[in-house]
Amino acid sequence: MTQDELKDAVAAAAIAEIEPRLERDTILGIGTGSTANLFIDRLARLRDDFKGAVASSEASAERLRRHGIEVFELNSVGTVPFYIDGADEVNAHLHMIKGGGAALTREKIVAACAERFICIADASKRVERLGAFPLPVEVIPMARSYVARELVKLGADPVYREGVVTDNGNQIIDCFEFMIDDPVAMEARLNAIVGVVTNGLFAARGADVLLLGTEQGVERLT
Ligand code: ABF
Repeated sequence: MTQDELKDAVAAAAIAEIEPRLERDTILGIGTGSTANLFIDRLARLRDDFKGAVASSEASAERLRRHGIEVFELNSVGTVPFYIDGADEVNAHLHMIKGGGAALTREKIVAACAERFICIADASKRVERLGAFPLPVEVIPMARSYVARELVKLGADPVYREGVVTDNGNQIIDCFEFMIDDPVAMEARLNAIVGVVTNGLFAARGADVLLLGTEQGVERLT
């Protein structure tokens, strides 16, 4: 199976996971990226079975609206029963690296408000140790150089993601050569650096369910 077919298989599995739980007043949390897009495209068929969605990016919000799914502001919603989103890497504890799509801040906010975070990923995202994928860190523009120096002290090779401005008007630094043995501790350490808005470690609040697309079918891990 191609990577896209594996991604679509987990998108279909996520639909099967939530469909029985949809109610007229349900508002879903929706992630960002190519796997999340496949989920959104499949979700359109069910648009009359739930109320709408909170999106983790302007791109996902636009895609939802194009499918006739109403998009709500998180502040008017509170909690959501499900957050469905992809990941760049995921380990056995369902800790993730996210943010390859530069949407990590809103992704982490909506995930924090979700009762159940369902991560949808193809097998290539499954790792034993996080960090082969360069860890994204969203920073306030004026703090970019200071944060980069602090990341070097932690052992990373920080690279400014040129030309990228997040939905929140911030910039991204990607941390290369930065393998992570204790994701929960490192997430907290990165959050303590002045000027860091969000880092791409989703460990304090990881996924609750991982739907992993493999050649042998979709594995469900909790
Ligand atoms: C998003 O999903 C991002 O955090 C992450 O980079 C992306 C994974 O991308 P894809 O599904 O396109 O492989 O949540």
